[in-house]
Amino acid sequence: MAFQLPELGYAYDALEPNIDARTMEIHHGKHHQGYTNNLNNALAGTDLEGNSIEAILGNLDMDNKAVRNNGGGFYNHSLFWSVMNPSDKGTLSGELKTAIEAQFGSVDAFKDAFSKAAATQFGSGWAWLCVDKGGKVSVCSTPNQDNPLMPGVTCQGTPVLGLDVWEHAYYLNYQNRRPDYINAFFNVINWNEVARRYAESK
Ligand code: MN3
Repeated sequence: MAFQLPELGYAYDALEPNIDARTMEIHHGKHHQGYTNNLNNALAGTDLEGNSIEAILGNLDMDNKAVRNNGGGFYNHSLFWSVMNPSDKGTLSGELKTAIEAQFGSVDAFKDAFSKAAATQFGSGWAWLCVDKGGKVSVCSTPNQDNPLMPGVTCQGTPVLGLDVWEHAYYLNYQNRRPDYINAFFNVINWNEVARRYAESK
């Protein structure tokens, strides 16, 4: 069964004014669809076909650039859409909030660390909040479509929150103002989904 482009679960204009409809339409319908198609093409007829995306990335030969780039792109964007929600954002609370405060000292300090990781990732990449098996959280960034599931990536763990900082994610609305886009992202985080991923991953 080939991978399918996941539904957003909300309208392209639902995240406005934080993320504009045109960016969402191109990002989901063109970029993510492209990663999905290219991943399926790269897997077709290989031993990897039929595995889950988590298993493929977790055991990845990092020299396999087609699967690294497109499998990462497929997984990363699927996570990204799910951790944003215009209507049911929830609040940062419970055991996830406790874990964040234990690691960073406060929620504001976590936001600063995450924003810094996103702002200082040179060129294209992602910022992540990850969790290890013991429930400890960490913040990091990765280049291109790499992510913390992949072998040898400097930050390891299961990503529970991710922010795309490729220019295609923000350039139409924010041009070179990546920090403004990062700030806006915090307005649309779906904390219920991040907490669900945390509980499932730790
Ligand atoms: Mn993208």
